[in-house]
Amino acid sequence: MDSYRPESDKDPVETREWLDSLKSVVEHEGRERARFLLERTIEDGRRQGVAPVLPLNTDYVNTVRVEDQPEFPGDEALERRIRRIIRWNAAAMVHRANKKFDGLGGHISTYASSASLYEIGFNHFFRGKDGDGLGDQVYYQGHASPGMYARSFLEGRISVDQMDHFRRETERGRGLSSYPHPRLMPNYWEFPTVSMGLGPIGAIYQARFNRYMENRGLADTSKSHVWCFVGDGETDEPETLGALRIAAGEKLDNLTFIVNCNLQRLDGPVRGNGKIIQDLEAVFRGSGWDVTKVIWGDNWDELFARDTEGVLREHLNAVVDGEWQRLTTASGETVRKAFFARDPRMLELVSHLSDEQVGALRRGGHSNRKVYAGYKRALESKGRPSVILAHTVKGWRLGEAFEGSYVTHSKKKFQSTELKTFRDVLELPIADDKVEEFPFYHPGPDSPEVQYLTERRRALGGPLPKRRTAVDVKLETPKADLFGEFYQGMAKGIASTTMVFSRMLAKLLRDKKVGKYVVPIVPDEARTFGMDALFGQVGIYAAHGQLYEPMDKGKLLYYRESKDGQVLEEGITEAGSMASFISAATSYSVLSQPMIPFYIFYSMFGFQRTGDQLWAAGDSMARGFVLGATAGRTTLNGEGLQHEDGHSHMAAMSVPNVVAYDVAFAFELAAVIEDGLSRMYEKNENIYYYITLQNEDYAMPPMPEGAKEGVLKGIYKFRNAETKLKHHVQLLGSGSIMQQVLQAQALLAEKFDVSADVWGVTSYQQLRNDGMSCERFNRLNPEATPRVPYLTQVLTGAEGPFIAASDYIKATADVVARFIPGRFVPLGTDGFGMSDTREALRRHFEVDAESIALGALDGLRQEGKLTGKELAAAVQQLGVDAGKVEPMTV
Ligand SMILES: Cc1ncc(C[n+]2csc(CCOP(=O)(O)OP(=O)(O)O)c2C)c(N)n1
Ligand SMILES: [Mg+2]
Repeated sequence: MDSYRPESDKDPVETREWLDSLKSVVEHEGRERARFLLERTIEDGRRQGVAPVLPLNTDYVNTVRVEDQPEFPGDEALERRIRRIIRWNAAAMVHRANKKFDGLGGHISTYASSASLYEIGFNHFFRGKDGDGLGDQVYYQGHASPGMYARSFLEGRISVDQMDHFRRETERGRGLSSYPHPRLMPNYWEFPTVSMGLGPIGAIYQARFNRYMENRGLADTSKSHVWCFVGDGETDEPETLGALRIAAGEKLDNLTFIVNCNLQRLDGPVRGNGKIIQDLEAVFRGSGWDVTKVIWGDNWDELFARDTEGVLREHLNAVVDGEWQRLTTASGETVRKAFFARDPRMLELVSHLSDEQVGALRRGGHSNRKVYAGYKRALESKGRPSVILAHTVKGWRLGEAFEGSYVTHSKKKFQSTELKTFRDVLELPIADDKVEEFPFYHPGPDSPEVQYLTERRRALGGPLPKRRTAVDVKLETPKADLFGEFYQGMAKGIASTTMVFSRMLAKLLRDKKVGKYVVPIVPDEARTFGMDALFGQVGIYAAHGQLYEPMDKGKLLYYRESKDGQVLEEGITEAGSMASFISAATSYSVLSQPMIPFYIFYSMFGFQRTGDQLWAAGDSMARGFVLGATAGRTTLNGEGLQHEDGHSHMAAMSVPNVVAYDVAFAFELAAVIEDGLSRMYEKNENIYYYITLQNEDYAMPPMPEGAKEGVLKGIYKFRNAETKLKHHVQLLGSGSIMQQVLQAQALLAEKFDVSADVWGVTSYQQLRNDGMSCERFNRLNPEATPRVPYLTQVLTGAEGPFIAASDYIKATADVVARFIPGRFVPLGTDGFGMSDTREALRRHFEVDAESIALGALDGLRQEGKLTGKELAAAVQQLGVDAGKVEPMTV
């Protein structure tokens, strides 16, 4: 806050009168009334053209005043002892792991700084999953994981053996994962948070999703609160702060962020030359959040009480974080000289304190009572989300080598002398001759500490962290007749796969059994995908309903927002949409109610833009459908380089539990979605689907008989050559390039005496996974009957060469080359996209019918069935420009 400047006061007497009246109102009529009067005055001032610039910052002091501080309801001494044991064990597990296996890593200092923040939450606020209601959702700071393990160890939920297998997980079930990973510890961690920024944005959308479920009558989340621990360095990630307005707009008072402001990140201070707590206060308050600062510990109270002139506040407001960090590690004597001596009145304030006492002036995040007061205030905030900004020391209590040091984040081990000091500080009964081993310490299940902590958790609904696994709710796959029309194809007319999807989704939404569980998610592209009818059909979710009359109200399917709307229309935020997807896709576990999200977006802005969240979705064991629409480098034609996706299938291959399909026809899509519903919601498989959809209209044929298995496995015979000609080839087509393949089949027969069988390839990824799995089995079981990859099985006996064409880069098909029983010619769209017509782009990228025909003839030449001369003639005949630019080099 800009400090008050006496020189700008023209009439101090008048000023005094105003201030005295305010003081008197506070004293006699209360703070509410005083606030009202101030707000009213400001409002009136604005009307009279006096527009004060109101600072978003308050002084650098605690928000909760000493006189408003609530009673601390716990047993402080016992809670201190518990915290000390947890501190010890958390540090021990990292130290021991690194002593045994240098380089295993782990972090000691993050938890050391936030132990009180967690312990107050665990002992007094976080609701577990076994009590009344669904429980809270807690997002733990990834690097603080040892603290959570150490607590569970005291509770008896984690054994000594597991503690000694921190970061050693290959022996399944024995180790503890480095960070929160539900996939690796499915009974324990709920939310992967360690990729910084994803926790905070995830928490915001989780809190919103809780309201969505409540408002739609699908889950009772009225007692659930979302807590998200955030590092102060982590707030530099755009995802951390980027969705704050959403939380305020939706009035998410079921959400609290706890920012661990130890003023440091990995390399050094977060804001050496500024003040991170003040920066964050302004950002959060400006975004409509309630802010509680917990800056100073109990022993500052009397100093502030005596600071009647505000000198101490003024100097605390001014000191930058870099300087404060230096003073934190300095002796009391230095702090007195370097800080308090800046003003004789400040020196006077601490004159009665010894150097030792000055050195022991604490930061608020390490004071039980201050942290408790902060939590309580935050939880009581109504109508808006809240944030606690807690001032802490990184490496607190770990000794000089760790505390507040710039290298503290990376320190993994203690020296033996440091260990003794650490033990003494924590007052733990560990013998001198044992200290060096840094043994785990457990006071026994009947000890007062364990009894207390267990009782606290029992009262709050059971231990945390915990993830629900035994959720036995299944959704019934809709009857086959829902998909019937898609398997039959369209007798007349043309459609794009995007249109087909839109129709399928509309039908699913109407389905009596699963309709209400479907969650359509779209980042401001519903009209692009022809899905705007959904707005009227099922409504757009709006926490506070529709407060205006939409201009298209007269229409049957108007832009309808409602409190129980089903569509999550996210606006232009793929990151927010992905966070919503994860919430809906993990609802089966987090809220005990499976939901079926269909998140549809511009395919370029999926794996490419939000790849880390798609990875986190895999970790979260998300179940649902992500649909990359307007896909295909040449199919989406006019949009150019930044929009035309020709590579998302390669990125999708890198996420192990994704099942990816590039569909060409309505029946392929029907088979994939029907199977997906069954696998994810009946068989409870922890997979999610990535399906690319395209916007080119063409005829939708019926499914060839018996093709379904192949469609799902990745390849099926679409149609055979009419008659066998002089030469024979196999053409493999995917997505809308299938149309070019079919034209190439005709062209080859007509002009080159070459017949071709045509195969539909729906998933190179699935074919590759199956092939690799067979190879591995055969390598490990050389004497067993060898397994043959599905692709090899279906193509064996087919007369090659084999030519594959898709709207994706050649590598997409290349990944199965070694499973193809013959010569392979992959064609694809390598190079940056550009805007032009589909015809021009397909010629440019060499995936049009002529280029595919040429690919086939080249295959025959490589086989020695055609001469180079014949091929050269074909190039001419096909009108292909041999001198044209190579697309990959553009
Ligand atoms: C997206 C991302 N980038 C980088 C990292 C590596 N990293 C791990 S911890 C850390 C510093 C964390 O500082 P802060 O958020 O202040 O947490 P603290 O440990 O100080 O509580 C960094 C950069 C990461 N985990 N995620
Ligand atoms: Mg930090």
